[in-house]
Amino acid sequence: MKGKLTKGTIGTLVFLLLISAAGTLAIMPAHAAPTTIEVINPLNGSHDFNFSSDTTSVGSQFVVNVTVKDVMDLQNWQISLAWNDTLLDFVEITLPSDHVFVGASRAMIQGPPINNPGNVIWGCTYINTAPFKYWTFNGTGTLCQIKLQIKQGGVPQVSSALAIAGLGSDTFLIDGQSHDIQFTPVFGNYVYRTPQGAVPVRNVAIAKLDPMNTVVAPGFMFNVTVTAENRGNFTETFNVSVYVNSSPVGPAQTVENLASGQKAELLFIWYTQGYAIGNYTLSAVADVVPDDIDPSDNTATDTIHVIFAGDVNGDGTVDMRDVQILLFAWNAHSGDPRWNPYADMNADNRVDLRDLGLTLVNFLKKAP
Ligand SMILES: [Ca+2]
Ligand SMILES: [Ca+2]
Ligand SMILES: [Ca+2]
Repeated sequence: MKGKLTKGTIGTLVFLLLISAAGTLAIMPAHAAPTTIEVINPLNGSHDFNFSSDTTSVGSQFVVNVTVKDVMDLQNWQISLAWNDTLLDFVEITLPSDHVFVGASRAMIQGPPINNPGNVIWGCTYINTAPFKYWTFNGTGTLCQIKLQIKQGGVPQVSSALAIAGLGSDTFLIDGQSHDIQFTPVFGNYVYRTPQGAVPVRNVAIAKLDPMNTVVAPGFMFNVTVTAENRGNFTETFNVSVYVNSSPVGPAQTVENLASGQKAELLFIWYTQGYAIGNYTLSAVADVVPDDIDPSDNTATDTIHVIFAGDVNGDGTVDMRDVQILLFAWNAHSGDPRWNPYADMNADNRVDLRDLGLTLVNFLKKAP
């Protein structure tokens, strides 16, 4: 009978529905493996980053892969990685050439990384330029690579988790429908060993002696910046002094708990009042620590010329020749092609009205 379903046709339909349901079930994954975000050592595929002071020095760098495993429908990610900032320094974060969105028409970094001591946060999404061609990332792949630098060692070892923040904080995975994808973070383990029997190396040094100028007239505050460095392999506390010939420039300053490989900048101020015209040896001295393997790098020296204010050319008289030389260096500071250290007599790293004023005050006077 037309227009009416017979028992036979109902049976066929039920059968077809069952087949179709079974088919649908068959193509659904039984239960996908749980998604993880893992910190992986690209050199060996493990979660371990093991270094030893006899093969890897403080200051060396290494790469950490942040990898997503068994993800479905990924459209947007952000990760937050944390570490012990007394042991490791951040260098950079990049997308590797085979990152997860490399198959999308366009991957977009969502901004510069947010980098605080011991932590970096970064993310990436993609845009499909063809709106009807839906693309998603499925499976396992690298999100980003982070380069870290070894900052400090220790006996017998130091260690830090390389920790991915969990769901609900600064790490997330978003799917094509803007939903959070559940995931489990898997940390990396960083260890830096100083093998038993390895001799502790002690060596403090003056890395840089940086006076404001090499020339100054009497009566000015003359800034001297000193960079001290710990070139040994354990933390040091030591004094740094600055001298003009044998006279100390202010009290010694103490550098406290300077970690291996680290530098400390100190400012000393020399008041030049009362110093006779002539050449002086400026020196910065780091106290030699016990067993300092290289006492020669504990001292750095420079020569400072104390000149009669206004006598730019040093011929003993302040006259138009000095004004002319000074005007040629007008507004210059160190590094400029026109820079002339003799024109900056108040040692503030600029040739300006202050220096011209000194020349005019002593105009046509002779040096004592
Ligand atoms: Ca030394
Ligand atoms: Ca002169
Ligand atoms: Ca000046």
